[in-house]
Amino acid sequence: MPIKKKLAAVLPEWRERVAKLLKESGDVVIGEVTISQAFHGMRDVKALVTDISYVDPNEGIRFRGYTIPEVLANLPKPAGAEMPYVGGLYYLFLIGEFPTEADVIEVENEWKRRGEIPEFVIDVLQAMPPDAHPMMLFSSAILALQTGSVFARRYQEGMTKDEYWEPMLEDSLNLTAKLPAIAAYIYSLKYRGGKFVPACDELDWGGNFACMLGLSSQEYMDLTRLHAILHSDHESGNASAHATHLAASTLSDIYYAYSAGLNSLAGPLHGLANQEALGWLLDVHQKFGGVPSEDKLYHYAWDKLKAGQVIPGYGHAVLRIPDPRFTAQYEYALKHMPDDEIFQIARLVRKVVPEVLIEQGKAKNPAPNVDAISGTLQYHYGIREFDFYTVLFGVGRALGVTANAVWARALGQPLERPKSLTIPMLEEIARKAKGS
Ligand code: AMX
Repeated sequence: MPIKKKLAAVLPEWRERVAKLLKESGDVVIGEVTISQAFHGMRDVKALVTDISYVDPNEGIRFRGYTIPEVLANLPKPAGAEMPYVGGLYYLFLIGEFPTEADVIEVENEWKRRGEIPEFVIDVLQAMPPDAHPMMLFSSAILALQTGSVFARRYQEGMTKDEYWEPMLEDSLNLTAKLPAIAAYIYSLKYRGGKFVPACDELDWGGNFACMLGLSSQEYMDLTRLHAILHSDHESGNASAHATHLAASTLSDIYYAYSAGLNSLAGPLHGLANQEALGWLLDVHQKFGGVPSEDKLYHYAWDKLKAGQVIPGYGHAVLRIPDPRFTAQYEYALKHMPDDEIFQIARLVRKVVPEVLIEQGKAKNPAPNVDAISGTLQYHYGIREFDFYTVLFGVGRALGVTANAVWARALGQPLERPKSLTIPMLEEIARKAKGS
């Protein structure tokens, strides 16, 4: 497998760098933790390592050192497409360099070869109650695939630590290959009568996913590629990536680990925000019978805040600027669907809501995040069942977390186990620090 050979070739240098860093500088302090951080979700505590992506609060995400516009411009694209092959991003994540066209085709072919889902996964999904949330179905389907884990089998058979990354890569390629078929089947089961849709084998991973969802226009295929790329990774500390990493750090295989990650993506403060954000825009549309005036929207947003609600799609735990993942989708919408009424409301919200949040003075970042607009695009192109949107997010997020999991194994990252303290201990620490 060419990607495995390439990874094997780049690993020794990184292992050496990490060993040197630990040997010579392992005791160098990289940050401190305050009592406030211990209580408030460990914001900004620097205690994780990944080279796959980095989020600068004032710039946004870089994938392997490249901004989103650079990634979109430099990854190879299928003929006639506006957006790149998703396989190219996976190559960039795993190897750390932009791929050639031939490199990308190899990844895409690996995925094609591994894309079928076992019959029992369909049975598991069909056995679930009809009102099950699509994220529960998605997480259950991933968990069911665990029976085929190469890592779990090889671990039982016995392998050295140095070899861990190889079956992790196998599992990660198998898992990411199957995601379009799993997600498309969940979509069909929930909203389209449950007919199994065969893969559109002539297409790339992103195009095939769109096609399996029943939407094979060039524009929707491009949106599917863009959506997967933008949602793929947001450094290691976000809840879904961190949950995946924590679970995998026990030497759980990627199926157990990613199912854990998906369960955290399912929360309204994380991945579920995309469906909530669209719901918010549709409520505005319904209440005002179309696009409201700026003034009406201003008061509407204030009423929501006064009722104790958050405005979904705005704010971020790390970012302090508009999310470049928002901007990339916004530009796509501006180009392809400027007259869509829900998009026009989203544009107005982008103008009004940051002002309202600034006036309220609570949110550290009043700007839009990735979820503020993703649902608007899906809704426009025909995916109108918005409790499915977090599944779409999850399909993309798998690319980043599986690549991270392979690298975590390759660099021998151990079981994650931070230390907790009691409230009396913190009171004592505070008392001593204040000299009282
Ligand atoms: N609407 C209303 N209030 C908001 C707000 C928003 N969009 N964003 C932040 N605030 C409030 C917080 O609820 C908090 O209030 P509190 O002091 O009464 O508890 C206060 O502002 C300070 O919060 P913060 O430090 O700016 O944010 P955080 O790091 O605690 O939380 C986030 C970040 C994303 C959970 C928050 O901004 C939020 O709830 N946004 C709306 C939901 C959303 O869009 N989530 C998706 C995020 C991206 C993703 O993971 N997919």
